[in-house]
Amino acid sequence: MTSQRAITLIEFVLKEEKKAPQARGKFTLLLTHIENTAKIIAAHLKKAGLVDIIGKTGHRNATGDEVRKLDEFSNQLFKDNLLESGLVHALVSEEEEKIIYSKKGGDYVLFFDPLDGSSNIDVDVNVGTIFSIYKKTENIFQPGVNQVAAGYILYGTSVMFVYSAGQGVNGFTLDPSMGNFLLSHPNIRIPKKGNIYSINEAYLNKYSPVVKKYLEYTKKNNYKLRYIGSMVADLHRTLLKGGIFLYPKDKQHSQGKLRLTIEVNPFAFLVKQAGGKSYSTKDNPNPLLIKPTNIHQRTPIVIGSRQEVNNFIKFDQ
Ligand code: P6P
Repeated sequence: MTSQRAITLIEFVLKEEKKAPQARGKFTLLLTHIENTAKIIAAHLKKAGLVDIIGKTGHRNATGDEVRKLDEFSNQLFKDNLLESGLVHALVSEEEEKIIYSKKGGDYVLFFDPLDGSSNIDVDVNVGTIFSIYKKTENIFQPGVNQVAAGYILYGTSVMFVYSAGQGVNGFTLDPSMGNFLLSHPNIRIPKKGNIYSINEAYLNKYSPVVKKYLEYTKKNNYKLRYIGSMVADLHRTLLKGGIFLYPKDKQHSQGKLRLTIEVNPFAFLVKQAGGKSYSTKDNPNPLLIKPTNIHQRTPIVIGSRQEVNNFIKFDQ
């Protein structure tokens, strides 16, 4: 039996690049920088409990979240690696109040959350990096439909790199012995439906009547609740097993908690590429069409299996 040699992430991206006649290798190089930064973060996370890089820094980020040492470390790593690369015109980080323009210039704009869900690090729960790539244009604010690529790295029992450049979604698992991400989940397709719903039900009393009614429906129809409180982990499970993830608005979060450009758009792009669906509000149903006006603006999100999201939308009429 011939064992098929595993394809590394860079081999895969180069193969994809060959299909794009206008490609000049810059996108491949950008993805490689993201890959290398993720490997360094993964290595530090593995020993997080042993060295003094967990815990709090004592200050808060642009949107009031408590910054943890590993957040800061990961954010700085992305800035160091990408601002000198000559590939990015600007960076937008969840950890930075303002847009960071590169002195070296570049063709792309990168939105990223260096370490999403980092409050879980101290208790060894999966965390992740989220990234979203646009071609540079006059206006830094582009609707999510303009993304040229998006993806995430999940730092869990294994480290996974999942991305799409518009030709489907592919997942790669880090082989620690070789230090390479190897293709392990080719052409990921989200199941059309799934009986797992993922939401923070602690806010039940603050949710709208629509969300409350939907949650009654899930209980009457034998859904299972799975909520890790780390978006990358919850969305990775939803992508592979199907179901629905919801972070709706509530009395405390009038626009929900998750950021449109840094968290929602990358996952809306990925889930669409995998055959799923995302929904924001009745007025702005498709988050990918929302024209951002602020780098940290938030939006409610319902995302996952097409049939499950369409079913939720029926409640929101
Ligand atoms: P809550 C982590 O802080 C995060 O940004 C996402 O990763 C996660 O989905 C969400 O917030 C959890 O928020 O309000 O349920 O604790």
